[in-house]
Amino acid sequence: MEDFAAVLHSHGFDICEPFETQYYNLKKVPETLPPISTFSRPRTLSFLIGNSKHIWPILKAHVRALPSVSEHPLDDYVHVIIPKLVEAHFPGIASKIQYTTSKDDDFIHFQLLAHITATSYYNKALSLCVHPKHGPWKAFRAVVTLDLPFPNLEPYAPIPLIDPYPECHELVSHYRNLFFESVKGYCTQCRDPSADPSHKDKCVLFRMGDGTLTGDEVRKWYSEKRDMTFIRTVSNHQHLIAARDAATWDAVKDQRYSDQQLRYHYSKDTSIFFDLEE
Ligand code: B12
Repeated sequence: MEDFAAVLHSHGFDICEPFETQYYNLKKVPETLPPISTFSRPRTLSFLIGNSKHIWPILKAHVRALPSVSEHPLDDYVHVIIPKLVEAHFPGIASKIQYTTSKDDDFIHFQLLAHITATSYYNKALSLCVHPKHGPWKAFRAVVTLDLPFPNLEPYAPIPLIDPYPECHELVSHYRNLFFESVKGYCTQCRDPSADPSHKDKCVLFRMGDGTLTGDEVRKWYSEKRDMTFIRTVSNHQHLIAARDAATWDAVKDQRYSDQQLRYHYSKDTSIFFDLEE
């Protein structure tokens, strides 16, 4: 298992946590979320894979060496490299890989998974998980499940993490409220006084800003539409970045993404890969 983590690390994925698949299936909320495949075993081995800022120079070099850049180079890198590494490391063993972008029956609630496996504390005020070493400066990429038994003999019972920085909640909420307000303002129909007033009841952006969208509605909207332009708008994403900064305690300040990486994540502007070195 250590070797697999080391190989992932050298490809930019410095978070690799083994966990017992059945634990997520048992603890997932809402219960209607799809379970992870167990390969019909009583105890099955899965890995939660993610990255901190560690991935950025590796990803940048990879993208620069490509003949042309696709629309989502980071997603493409993840979708190509992780299966390759799994195949090379576990030859002949059946596996299933589910990504943060996977939908429908393959959807995994990554933040809940990270929280219950004590990998990262899920700060709901921020809508981000915070990691003991990386703070909020990390993302998940995939869950790899293998047709192998979970190796520990003792019961799998991780001790939940406690909130590492409860003092941040007030400031985080302040920036999140600014974000919500600007999201509501992003919808032209919501801004138009002559528009049908019932529009707001149906408008995903308005209701997101209002905080009334349910998890199920979000997933439905996200699978069908995935129009992210409201986040890509600088006036909006600057509030999200400010909330993330507010949730960064002193000891993890050095984990903050570089300005280049931040700009890429929030704007998805691929020309950033060809910017001069920072
Ligand atoms: C849907 C989704 C979103 C939606 C959320 C819509 C909403 N709630 O109003 C949108 C498209 C806006 C979004 C935006 C972003 N997301 Co997002 N998103 C997801 C996704 C695909 C599913 C979340 C979900 O439905 N959970 C299940 C429900 C039942 O659980 P819940 O506790 O109610 O979950 C809520 C939170 O996850 C929250 N949420 C998640 N992201 C955001 C962003 C905003 C702005 C808001 C208001 C809420 C919110 O919305 C969920 C539903 O209410 C996950 C990946 C995954 N498969 O888990 C990534 C994920 C949660 N997102 C992530 C990230 C990083 C972002 C962005 C920063 C994207 C970016 N540019 O890099 C932004 C801004 C996030 C922020 N807080 O600042 C990471 C979080 C990593 C971490 N450390 O926790 C995840 C896990 C993906 C990943 N690659 O790791 N996201």
